[in-house]
Amino acid sequence: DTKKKTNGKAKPVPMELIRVDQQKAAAETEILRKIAYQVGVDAESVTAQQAYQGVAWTVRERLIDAFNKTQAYWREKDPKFIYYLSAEFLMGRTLTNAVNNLGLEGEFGEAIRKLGYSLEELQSQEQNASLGNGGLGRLAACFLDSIATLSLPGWGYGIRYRYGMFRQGLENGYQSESPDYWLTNGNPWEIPRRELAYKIGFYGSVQQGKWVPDEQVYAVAYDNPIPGYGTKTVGNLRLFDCQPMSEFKLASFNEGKYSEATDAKRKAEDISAVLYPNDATEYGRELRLKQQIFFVSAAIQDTLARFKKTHKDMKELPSKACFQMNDTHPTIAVAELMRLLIDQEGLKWDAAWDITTKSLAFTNHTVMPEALEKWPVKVMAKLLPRHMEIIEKIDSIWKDSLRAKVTSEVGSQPKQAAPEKAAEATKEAAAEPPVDPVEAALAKYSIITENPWEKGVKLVNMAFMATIGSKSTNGVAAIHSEIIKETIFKDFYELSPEKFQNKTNGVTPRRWLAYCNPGLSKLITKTLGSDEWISKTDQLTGLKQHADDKAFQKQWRSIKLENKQRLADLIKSKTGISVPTNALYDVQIKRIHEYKRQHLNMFSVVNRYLEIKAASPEERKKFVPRVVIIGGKAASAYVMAKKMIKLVTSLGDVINNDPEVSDLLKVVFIPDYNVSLAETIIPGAEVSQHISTAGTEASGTSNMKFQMNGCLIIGTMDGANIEIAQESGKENMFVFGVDAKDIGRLREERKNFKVNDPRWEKVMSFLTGNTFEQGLFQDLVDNVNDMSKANDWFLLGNDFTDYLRAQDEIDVLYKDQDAWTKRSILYTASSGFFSSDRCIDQYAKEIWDVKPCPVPSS
Ligand code: OAK
Repeated sequence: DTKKKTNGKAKPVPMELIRVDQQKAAAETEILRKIAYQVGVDAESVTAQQAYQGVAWTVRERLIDAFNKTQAYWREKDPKFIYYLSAEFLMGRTLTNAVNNLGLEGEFGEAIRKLGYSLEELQSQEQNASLGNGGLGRLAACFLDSIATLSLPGWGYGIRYRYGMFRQGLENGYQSESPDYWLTNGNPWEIPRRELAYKIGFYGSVQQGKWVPDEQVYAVAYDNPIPGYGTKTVGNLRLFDCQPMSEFKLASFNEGKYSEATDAKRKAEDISAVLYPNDATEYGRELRLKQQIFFVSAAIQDTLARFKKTHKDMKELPSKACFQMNDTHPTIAVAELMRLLIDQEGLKWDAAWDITTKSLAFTNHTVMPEALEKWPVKVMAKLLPRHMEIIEKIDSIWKDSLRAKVTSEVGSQPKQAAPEKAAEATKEAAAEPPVDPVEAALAKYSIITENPWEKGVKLVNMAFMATIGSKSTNGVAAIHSEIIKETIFKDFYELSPEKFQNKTNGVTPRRWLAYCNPGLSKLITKTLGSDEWISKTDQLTGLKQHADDKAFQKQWRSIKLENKQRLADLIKSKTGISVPTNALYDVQIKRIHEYKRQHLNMFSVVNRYLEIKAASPEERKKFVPRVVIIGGKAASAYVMAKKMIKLVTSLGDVINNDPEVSDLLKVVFIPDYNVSLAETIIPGAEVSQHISTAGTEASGTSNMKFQMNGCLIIGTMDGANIEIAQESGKENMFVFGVDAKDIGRLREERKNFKVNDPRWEKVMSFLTGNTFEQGLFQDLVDNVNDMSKANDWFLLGNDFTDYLRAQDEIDVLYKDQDAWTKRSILYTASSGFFSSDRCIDQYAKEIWDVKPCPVPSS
């Protein structure tokens, strides 16, 4: 064994050796020392990267000082903790956030200037920590910021992926993917805890009720301090790296078996290598489940180890810890906590179940069926045999508890099968043993279900297990929380309605307004008379009274123009395309997906293009110039999403090079969209698109970021758009599209539906005509237009005409700049509700029962 879970006894350090904060040198001196001794260069001339390193390693020390104090204080006070379990944390960059949250901007700003740089320049040297895909991962990052800001005792737990989200490039207009080496320059923001390593087992068998794994690895902890804003509290994100039990087999090496010598190391390192390994292969699927048990087991073992230092009775766990499971990825926690309580702590089943169901809580983030994880029983039983046993027992006890109720319901139904059903029965079915009607009725509640697509294959429904094994299940926007009660969890909701909650998402106003939009932030502070709004966003309503003030509107507009210039510069540097700043900047940035309908956006672009081409030179003057900006990544295996990217880039090639259109229309695809690009794109946007088919986007969170930055929204009545419309006034939003409640019926009717709009046909013909390579977009067009091949599942045809109507409204309003600016001000003024501070406060009070425990200022 190369590593042991030592956690050796600490010896007290003599007081005189303890470094006192007040003795600390000025930032400037410290930075120079870091540049000399950590970076190892002569400080007479430093590159931006070297200066970044010097500054970051200095800020790190301030961060760690406050972190240590917070953690020591919490150890002493022993408050209840929230543990946020998530496969994704999309943290982005840390420097600016840390400097500002720690209140170091004055001191460090000055020191950085003396080095000849600006904080912004140095920040651009930092690699993004892209340990997430999209919404769910960035939400987790915003939550950590708010948990620390509200001084709530809380840690995040996840995986320290060696490669983050893939880097996206463009090759011939198609997405290309390359690995994200985010750790190449080192990472000043983490503290390796090499001694803190937990054993994680896989495979093997269950012997005398205990699991004997065949394979074991270590989960090694890395702490990432999370500074709160306006508080001394610094929370923690603990990420685990996977290491082998033994690195290197010398004997194999000496026998010339070089690859065998490092086999275990390579296999272990695969576990924390990449986010969501491709699950097209059996190995890939198993690897995903390995990742899940890996970080969940490490997190729970870690928590129990700390808990046991001060508590003897496991029954107290629910009063000291709450684990929030961020979607289905961490839901193996139900079985793992049961296993640890029973097999390791020696508790009886019922006591363990009581503790488990009181300590866990579950959030659902999507209704897309492909994202609701269901593991084949075969895979689970092979990789985690003891967990599978526990899951079977949970399922069987659960169904037993429902048997009486179901029996009486079945008993009150007609015994005979309906005649038409009976007639349908095939000979094959008739040959099968008769199904017990009670068992059949219980199946809808079952964790273990039959795969509807593969007869005889059983699956573990992780979302069902999470709901059964936890104290609460919540959706992430009002409509989404209603939808899951009527669909995915309908039967569970009917059994225990009190378990179901809504927690509308929020985003941190620090990163997403105060720091990414310093111009607007300064104006808001000046107007409101203080910067308290940064943590009390309700105060933003104070801007409403200035919405009609022409002088204020002018200042507001000039800040937007500066931000548009920054965005134009970014576009130029990333794509080579020049875009005029007098055009309306229209943005859609999010994962590329058919339900998010970037292709609907492109259909309207084609329509606009054709209208400009058809117009006379005189008529063309009436068009509002538009720059349509798209960013986002497509999942590697998602062919249609990749085609949608090709659609955007191909339209860009045609439109941007057409002299007839000139500056009236530009289409830009910004490659490699990530957190820090969003920080420049959002403040520069004037209208943003949130146009998912009603009922499909759980919440959306970029909609909130755009709203905060005074960017108008064109959107469907879906996800949090609905609540944003309530707050900002529906009349101030460009709302279009069908209603979520009609989706089921419309999908049925689509087979016979024709889009009654000549523009639709024109767009379809253009996309399949000779402008592009023969057949290039045929599949995409067929999907939405050829009902013999597909059924336009996301209802682009139904929404097309109304969408174009809303687009026209945008142009009309933009011509009246005062009216436009007024709305923009009203958006920011009414965005207070969408702070993640509000959201986290609700989680803390209504689910977690965790109370603030602020570190005293002295
Ligand atoms: C990712 C993987 C599996 C399941 C869900 C996701 C995800 O990112 N969902 C997104 O979560 C966001 C935060 O709640 C929501 O705002 C998005 O609507 C949702 O798609």
